[in-house]
Amino acid sequence: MNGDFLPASEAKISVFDRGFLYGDGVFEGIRGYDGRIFRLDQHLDRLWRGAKAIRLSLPMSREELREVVLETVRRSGLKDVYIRLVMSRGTGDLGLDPRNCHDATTLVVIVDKLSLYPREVYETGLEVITCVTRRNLPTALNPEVKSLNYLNNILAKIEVGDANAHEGLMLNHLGFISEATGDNVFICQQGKLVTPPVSAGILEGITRQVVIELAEEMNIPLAEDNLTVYQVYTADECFLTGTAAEIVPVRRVDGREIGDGKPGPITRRLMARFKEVTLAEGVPVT
Ligand code: PXG
Repeated sequence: MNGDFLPASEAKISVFDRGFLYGDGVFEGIRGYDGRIFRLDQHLDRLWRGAKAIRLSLPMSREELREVVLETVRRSGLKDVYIRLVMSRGTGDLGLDPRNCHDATTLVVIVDKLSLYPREVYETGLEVITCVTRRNLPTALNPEVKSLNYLNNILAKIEVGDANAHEGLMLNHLGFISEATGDNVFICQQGKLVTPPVSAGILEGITRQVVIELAEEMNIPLAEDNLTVYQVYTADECFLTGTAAEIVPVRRVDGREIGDGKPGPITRRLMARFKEVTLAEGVPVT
């Protein structure tokens, strides 16, 4: 935290921190597999773009932060990790104006074990609903910025809990599918993958990008196109992608069974290849 390595119980943030007061900052969620950090540079690139978009000055160079991440993982002694990078605009007066910040950007790197969906959902698939809460308007607060303000997604997640489902799909202002509350979405129809484009108002997921690359490598046709709820209901296969979730099949959406209600063949092939790739690539920690 801000240059110090601390046990979790001693890592404390000021009540005047703008991340706490206003959600004024950006973050990243990164995974490490077997002592290697998966797609570290893509995560840092996205963090840098987000920080630039919200005019956050970074406390160190990209190279320095990369080394801080690796050192934090090294000190944790963990081989399979979830890394949460959090940057806020620092502490200031109780006013919106960021010029009243006393301190530089707050930087926290949390290294922890993973908390995943129960193992069985990778075999049985997720129960998904469509949420009433619409995704943030990209012309207002663009979901491409992984900002500390996740209220939009949390409101959708509350709906998911009320419905006793696992996940929720969020629609954009036009009524097209954008993404799940913390994952991107893909469908497969007649052997072809479709995922919403960035212009639908989504976070451009790193895992989404990996799946796009794998589809190309495996000669599975793929398009980035607007998706209607009808297309999802009638898809042969559907899955979600995210750093924490990896590739997770969907078995039902709003009571409509997807395909025969079991993970489809293309989903399974991608899951298998994804597992290989996560173990083969990555920036070594040592
Ligand atoms: N969309 C949104 C809105 C996200 O927050 C993804 C897609 C997937 O992106 P990556 O780059 O991880 O493939 C995310 C992921 C959670 C959780 O608890 C998920 C995310 C952030 C914080 C928590 O599921 N981000």
